[in-house]
Amino acid sequence: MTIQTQRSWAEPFKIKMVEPLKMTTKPEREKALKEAGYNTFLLRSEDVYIDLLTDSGTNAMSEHQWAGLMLGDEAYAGSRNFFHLEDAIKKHYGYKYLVPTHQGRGAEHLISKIMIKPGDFIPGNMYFTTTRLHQELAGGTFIDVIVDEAHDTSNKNPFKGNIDLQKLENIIKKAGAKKIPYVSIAGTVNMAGGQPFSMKNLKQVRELTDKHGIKIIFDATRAIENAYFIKLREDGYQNKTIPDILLEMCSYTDGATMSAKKDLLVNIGGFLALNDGDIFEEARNMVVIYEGLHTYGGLAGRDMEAMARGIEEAVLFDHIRARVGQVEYVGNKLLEAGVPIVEPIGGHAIFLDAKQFFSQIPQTEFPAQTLAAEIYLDSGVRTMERGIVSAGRNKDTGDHYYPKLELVRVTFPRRVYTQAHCDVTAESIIDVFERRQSIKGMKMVYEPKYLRFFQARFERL
Ligand code: PM9
Repeated sequence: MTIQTQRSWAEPFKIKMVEPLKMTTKPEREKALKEAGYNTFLLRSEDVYIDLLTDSGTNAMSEHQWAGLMLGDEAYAGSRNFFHLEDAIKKHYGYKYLVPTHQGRGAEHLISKIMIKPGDFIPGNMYFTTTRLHQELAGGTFIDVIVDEAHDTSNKNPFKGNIDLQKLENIIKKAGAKKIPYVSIAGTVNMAGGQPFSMKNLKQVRELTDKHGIKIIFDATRAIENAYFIKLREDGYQNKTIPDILLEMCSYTDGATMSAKKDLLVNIGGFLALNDGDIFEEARNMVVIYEGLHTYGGLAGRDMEAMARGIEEAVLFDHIRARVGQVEYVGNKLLEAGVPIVEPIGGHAIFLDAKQFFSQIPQTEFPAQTLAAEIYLDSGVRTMERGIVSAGRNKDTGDHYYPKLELVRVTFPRRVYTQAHCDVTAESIIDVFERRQSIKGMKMVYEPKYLRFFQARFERL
């Protein structure tokens, strides 16, 4: 049976334990929002009804994962859970060596410090906030080499996460291969709207980098979602399994940074995985300084066990189909109502196009920040700004980056919310859309130095 002829998906699990949600009134939400400086990151989770801020660490673990927590081997060194994790990563990602880290940015910190020298360039398929910051802190400059279509919210290219080979070749020619320690490729591409790259594109990037002796480091945070899109959309992959596709993807890369808090269905965890023995030796030494011993990297034994078990569940076709299916369900409801969103609908989230949504609000008055605040005020649904605030400032000029994409991310944690929650969310966004003309922008009244979107504060204009 092909995917197209299958019936509707349904969650491949049932609910055994519930976490009550607090419903709030509009005046309560107005107060909470004001106290939070109109930044959804600064709201108390207790004041949130449906939390679609992120899919990071917010997933529901299975009974098998919870049972694994009881089998945590909390020895300082050589925990058996480390070896379970190492086996699972070798089996599904195929890399030879593992360095666990407390989360994704721990791995980004290590690889950036080890591989990037001041003055280097790191081409990548669109920036990610923490990834780029670590590259910059190591003295490097990120160069965006994603295809142009990724910056166009209505372009329906099925692989908007692809690298533009010409752009990559140009930077190699301009900077010289010696100044490019690696190409950074993420799948799916978070900031582009959860968009995948194709296997064909990755193979081409491998060929080009091989010619110049440049490595590829894979941000595998949502690689399983990328594998699912390849199975659905790329010729020749319909009959391959998700584990086969995942292994093939990783085989074209030299190592991976991973935030296990996404694909791998855990609340905390990450890793750096490598094939190069020398880089591994350095990372294994360095992790001791910044994270913890090389067999726990800032994690408890039980966290590594939950992750090892999460990998096996995350690659199951029925799981990933229901996960992406839920996102599509909400996305399609919004499209039917005419709400402008990034298309194709991404893997982990729906991205509202705030520039189109609030055409009266200029980018300097933070349309996406305003939209996230309005949705919260309307219904208690918490979403996240992914526009000018997230983009931050140019490290040389100090001016804002002005990203083409000014988005609000409506992000679905895995295995957490029901279809009724999805309906309430869509209704709220549609209501805000219907009264969009009456809404004004905001001004920033506090701006922290790093990753400002987490802690910046705003006031209504
Ligand atoms: N992503 C997200 O919500 C969490 C915090 S940033 C707002 O999407 C990629 C593609 C990510 C990512 C985190 C990290 C960093 C690396 N790459 O959060 O440190 O989406 O585990 O991972 C977030 P950690």
